[in-house]
Amino acid sequence: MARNKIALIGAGMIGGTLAHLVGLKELGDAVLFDIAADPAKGKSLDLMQSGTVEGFDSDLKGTDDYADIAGADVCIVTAGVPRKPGMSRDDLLEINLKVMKAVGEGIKTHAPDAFVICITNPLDAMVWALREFSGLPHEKVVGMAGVLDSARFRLFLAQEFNVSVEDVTAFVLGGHGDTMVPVLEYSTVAGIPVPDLIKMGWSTQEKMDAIVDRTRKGGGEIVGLLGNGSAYYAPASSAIAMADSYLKDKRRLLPAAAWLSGEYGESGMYVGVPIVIGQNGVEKIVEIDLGDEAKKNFGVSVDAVKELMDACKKLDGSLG
Ligand code: A3D
Repeated sequence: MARNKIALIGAGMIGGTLAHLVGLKELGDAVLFDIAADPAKGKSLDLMQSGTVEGFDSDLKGTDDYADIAGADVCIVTAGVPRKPGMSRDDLLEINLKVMKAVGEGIKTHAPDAFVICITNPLDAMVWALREFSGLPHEKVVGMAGVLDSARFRLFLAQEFNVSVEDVTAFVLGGHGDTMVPVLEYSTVAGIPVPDLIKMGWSTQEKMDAIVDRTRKGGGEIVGLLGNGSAYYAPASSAIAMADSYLKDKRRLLPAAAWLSGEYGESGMYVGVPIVIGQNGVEKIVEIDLGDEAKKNFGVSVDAVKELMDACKKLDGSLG
């Protein structure tokens, strides 16, 4: 049986971490594509040598030739530039839009059957543009942000409740920006909703509000501490969870940026919603009932994404 082939478009901090996880989890072989070919080749060699010690046999290949991604089952896109301290994700729009055009065309020509997971920021606008440039079916192109934002939310909740992260479920919906929507009503500890835990005296609404705020600013907190670049370990783990669900047809229910055609009252855009990922890509978009405040916040977040889409259309006429 042939091994899965995973194309990592962008072999920077997240790309290298993704390749390491592909090896450690024995998900398949990986191609590390980057305009900077030598560092991609160097990382591939280093990682394969770690495989000798760790006991994985994944073939990892660095390249700057799109032909090498041919036949990929999954493409994970991190190509572009990350934030520096003081920058918002939206400041990356102009440069990363051009990168999405090149990447979209590369995928269209060489890996049109792949399941594509975009990570490049500003996420919701970039995954939309990447889908437009690639022409792939909407259900085969998604954006990774919700799994990461929810992971941050889950960690902070687990720390506050002093329980294992394993038992905390949480949803963050909406666009991946300061307007993202952590939804407390659907967050639980082993099925016990957070509002009930507050009633049981496990925490207070004030502390929950502070956690929601910290989650919204979770990426910026790390950018400020790193001083040069943005988070990469948790973003890579999050994208691998999505790739794994597709490759193994696990049908996990995960929050991710997906194409809406009427769901949540929106059409023709990508934004973070709960989806089921299986062998066909997005198998289902799950419409949960949002409370008044979450609904209002989701609307604000949707508007912020639409503004970025308009900015993309102004920058590239082919985006209609
Ligand atoms: P970095 O380490 O700079 O890697 C980006 C790589 O892209 C570099 O190696 C570049 O050489 C390469 N690159 C640039 N242009 C091209 C191109 N045209 N074709 C192929 N490769 C190219 O960044 P990173 O890995 O830390 O972050 C990558 C992206 O992910 C950035 O846009 C971040 O803002 C974004 N990011 C998103 C999240 C989300 O949750 C959505 C989280 C963290 C980072």
